[in-house]
Amino acid sequence: MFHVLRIFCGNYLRKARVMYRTGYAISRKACAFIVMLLACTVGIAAQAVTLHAVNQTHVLNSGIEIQSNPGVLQIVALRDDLLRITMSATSKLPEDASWAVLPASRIARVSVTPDQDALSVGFHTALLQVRINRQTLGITISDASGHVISQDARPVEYRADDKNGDLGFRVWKVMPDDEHYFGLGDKTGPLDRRGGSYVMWNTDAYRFQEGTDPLYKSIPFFIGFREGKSYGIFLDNTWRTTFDFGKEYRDNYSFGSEGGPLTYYFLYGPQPKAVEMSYAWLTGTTPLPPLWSFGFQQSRYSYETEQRVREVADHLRADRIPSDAIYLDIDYQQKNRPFTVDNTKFPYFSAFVQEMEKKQFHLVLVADLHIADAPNQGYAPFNTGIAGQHFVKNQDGTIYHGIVWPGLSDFPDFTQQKTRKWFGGLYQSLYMDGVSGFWDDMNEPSVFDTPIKTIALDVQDHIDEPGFTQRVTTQREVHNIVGIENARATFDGMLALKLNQRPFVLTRASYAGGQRYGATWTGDNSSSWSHLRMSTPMLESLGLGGFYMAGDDIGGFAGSPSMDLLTAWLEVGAFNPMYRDHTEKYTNDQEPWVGGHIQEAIRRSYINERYRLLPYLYSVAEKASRTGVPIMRPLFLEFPEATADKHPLDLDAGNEFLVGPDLLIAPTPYPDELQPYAVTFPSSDWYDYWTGTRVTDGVPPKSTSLRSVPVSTGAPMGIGALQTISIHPNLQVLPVYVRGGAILPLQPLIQSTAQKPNGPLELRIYPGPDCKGTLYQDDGTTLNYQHGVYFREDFTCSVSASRVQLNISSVSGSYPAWWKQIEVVLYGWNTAGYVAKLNGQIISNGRYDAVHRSLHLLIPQNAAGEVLSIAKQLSSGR
Ligand code: MIG
Repeated sequence: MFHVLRIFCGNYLRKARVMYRTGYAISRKACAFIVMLLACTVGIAAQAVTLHAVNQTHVLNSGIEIQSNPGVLQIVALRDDLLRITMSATSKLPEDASWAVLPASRIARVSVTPDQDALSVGFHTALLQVRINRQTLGITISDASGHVISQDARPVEYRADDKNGDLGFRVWKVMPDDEHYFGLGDKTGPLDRRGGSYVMWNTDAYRFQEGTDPLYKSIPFFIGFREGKSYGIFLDNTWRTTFDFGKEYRDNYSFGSEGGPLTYYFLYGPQPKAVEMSYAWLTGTTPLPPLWSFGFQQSRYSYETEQRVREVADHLRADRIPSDAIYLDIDYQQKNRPFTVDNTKFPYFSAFVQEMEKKQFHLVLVADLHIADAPNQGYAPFNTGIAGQHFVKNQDGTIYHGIVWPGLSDFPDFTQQKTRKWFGGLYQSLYMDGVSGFWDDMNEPSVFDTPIKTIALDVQDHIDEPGFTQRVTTQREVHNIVGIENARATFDGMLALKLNQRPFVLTRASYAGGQRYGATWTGDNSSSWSHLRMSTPMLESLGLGGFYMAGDDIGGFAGSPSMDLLTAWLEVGAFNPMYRDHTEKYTNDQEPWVGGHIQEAIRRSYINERYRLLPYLYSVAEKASRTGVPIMRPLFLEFPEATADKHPLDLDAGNEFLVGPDLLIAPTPYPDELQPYAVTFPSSDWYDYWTGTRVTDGVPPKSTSLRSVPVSTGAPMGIGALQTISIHPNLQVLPVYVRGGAILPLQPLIQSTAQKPNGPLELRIYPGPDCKGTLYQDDGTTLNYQHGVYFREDFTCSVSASRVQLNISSVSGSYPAWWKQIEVVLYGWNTAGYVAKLNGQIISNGRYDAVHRSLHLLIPQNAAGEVLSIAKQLSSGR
């Protein structure tokens, strides 16, 4: 019936289009057409199916299953604070399988208590109440006290696609006026997604701009934030999905897909950090990356010959620009063929890799997923790919070809285990030569010669994966997971080749859960001030989407930056998780030395600072690898209740971001503007990172104050609960602040992470509330840390008007410290008269710095832990 209607209406719509184009005058015939058109519009709308009414309820041990003939809805509790909601328009639930969710989490269950009343059926856990309306099937989720957190706004709608019969769906939720939305991963635009709509369809978005959507990755996960409280929703569907946050309807948000399973997870906070940790529990975290990948990385498209790479490496060392990695882009290959090396450009490749290692540089090589269709040419990736049936095929059984960098190319069928295993093996020779990392580019997948710039949608893929029934499907389902499975093949392949070495994989495309296979970057940005500004919300959003190891092309990919722009970008980038300078072919040189000594000196000082801060950064990363709380954080994540009415502070605070819990970076929100801008502090105690002086008044916010209003001048001053200061933009100084209560570990300057720092560890104490810090170290490259070979020390301090006491915990783990002594630097100290005691014994090596109001004391590293107390001396000392 629907089918007939569709064909009939399809013809009418086509005719109507022709009439419109040919300028058909309004006549009786046209009127008849318009009437038919209306009828068809109504008719097509009628094809949408909604499920109403609870017909039958099955109480499950861990949830509920409802028949709404012919559909079915199932809600189960994986944990007390985490639900899986799944629904089908037929009697069969979607397949319980996932590319994103970890197997152990997918099968986790808690038991629940069933509830019902005249209007609804449902259940509750220790933390959540779930009610399903008997008439509409609408779901309401409340906290234990009955406060509604999330509510369906209208029935779920199913809709058949005209062309191929895929059954799409859409879910609508009530959107309160004061709710804000964060996440969706790889997106431009404001951090808060409210008011926008977004598409998940992995796209090679060369020269993307502020409004470009979709981009390279699909991360269908977001956080809802209202009045300081949060929840998360993760739509686990790999098809083309869409999200709308009040663009379509003022008071609804919605998400849906063109096909595939209607399965989503509800993650209760209420702390936003708890949502992040739950998302990590579901989809995993990035395993601790190698230490060198936190160093400065230099890249370009391309350093074409070994001589050029050598020059770049030597120049970095000669100019004393600390650095750890150099990237080889596609021109190192023969005819752009992945897994080859052009030996006219790199005649002694393995010797060259060794030379670079001696110079303390890691090489990261691009290796795209497309395999040159090169029969009878001795190109092993093609030959073995054909022999193993590893390439995707057209409907007629022939291999699908697309034109990419190598010319005519074939594409691996990455959703098959055997194909990933084969592909992972292709890295063998390069990896055994000593290459440190691989760069998975073009894996949206990108194809040059088709109108949709990717593999044709009806191309067939094989699904062979635990949890899924083995089957043949098409790119409609697989397109968005080619990138993640490519990265997975790379990561697993590297691990299989070197069992005890941390793989480093940088991928451009991915899907939710892809963080498990390494790092990502924001793709082909441009060398403009607006792209520098955009990078902050983009990286924050990737972090919220699980990708804590993320960076952008510093200096911009397309085009050439002005020298000031490159400098400003290298400053902000020093505080990004990944720090990689990269640019495209035929642009100007973009290395840190370009533009003369003055610019280079500023840039070097920021790269130096990054290396001094590595102990802190790496400790934050190690925690992120366990918890999923990202390195680079929007302010609401740490300070969900900063504002008087508890709206997210990021809405007012421009491009401010946090690195870990303690560092606040406040670049100008509009970096090409010259007038002063306001820095808003999320709590009462903050110190200037560069000078150590206190910049706020330390008075805790008054809870009774009205909603804060950001101001642009006045330094410092309180507004409502918050304090701001006014900053005059200055190319030499990126404003960075430290939370009062932070204890930061820093190290002496090194030129690469391969060097052992020489001198004491520095421990900076910034007195304030909740005073603590932590230090994590290990060998930086192996997996020995998983077997106890690490170093961990925790710090706390207690502060009173006349005394500060630092407690250093005993060391856990067996990795030795490189330092023998700790230089304690106590900020906010205003007198040369003091008594310092280490474990009760007076020590007298202190130095008071009146300019920075800091006290410096040297104490030995002591694995058993120690207590340092510093008291102001009473005036009797005269
Ligand atoms: O079509 O390998 O985003 O970083 O330099 C361009 C060449 C292919 C796109 C990547 C970019 C890389 C470039 N690649």
